[in-house]
Amino acid sequence: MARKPLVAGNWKMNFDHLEATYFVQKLAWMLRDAHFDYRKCEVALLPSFTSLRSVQVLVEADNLHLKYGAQAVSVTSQGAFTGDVSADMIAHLGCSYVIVGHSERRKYHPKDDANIVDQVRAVLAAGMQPILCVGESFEERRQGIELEFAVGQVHDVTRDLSEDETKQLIIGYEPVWAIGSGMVATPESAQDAARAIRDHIRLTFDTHVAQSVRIIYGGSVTSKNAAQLLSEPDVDGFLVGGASLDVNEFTNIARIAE
Ligand code: G2H
Repeated sequence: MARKPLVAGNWKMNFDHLEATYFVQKLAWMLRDAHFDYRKCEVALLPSFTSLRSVQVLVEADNLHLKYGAQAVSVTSQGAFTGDVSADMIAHLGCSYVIVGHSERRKYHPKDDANIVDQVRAVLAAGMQPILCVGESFEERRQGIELEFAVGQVHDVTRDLSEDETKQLIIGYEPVWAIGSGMVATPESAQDAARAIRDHIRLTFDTHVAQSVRIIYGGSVTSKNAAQLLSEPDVDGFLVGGASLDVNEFTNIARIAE
């Protein structure tokens, strides 16, 4: 089954809403000038909450084919939770995706790490797709347990999901040691992890579900390493951090995945 590649820019805590607006306009122009075929590849941006409305207005006004989403979500739907943002609030801004379980959230917001399944469920219930991030630290890799670790993180979520819910997941394999370090995983090790995750989903559900789930790689992706990573059969795109802040570089990565 052919899966459509996804190239998603995780801006983390960068760009205010004016910078985000400028970036989106420029990206759309550059992709249009390159005759980018959005039917072949999804391109998404994951800005800060403060930029989502600006991005929505621009995408809708100019009928852009770019998708967008949020970097975090609350598990509660409303109420006295100062500073939290619900899945419905995010969905009502036209978002398609929400990152769940990024290692930076797991590290700096341990409360989030304890309720990953609830976040995934909240995103799904609001009609969006979770980008569930998993991946081993350097220590787990040193011990040779990287595949078990990443698969275990996936299992912790999928064991509580139905077949239909699992099909909606996008899994971001992001080895923690590769994040923002310039040390990208080799294509072979990205493929090994993606295949192990897909095999696990196949054993838990069936081949159809496993073949439906997109597994994207994240961790120091650039236009220099993207083509090789994407040539691997189980790597379906990228979650791009640092390189997504440069519109030329991000455009180049999207064009490689087209
Ligand atoms: C990993 C990635 C984006 P970077 O966090 O999710 O960031 O590409 O900067 O390693």
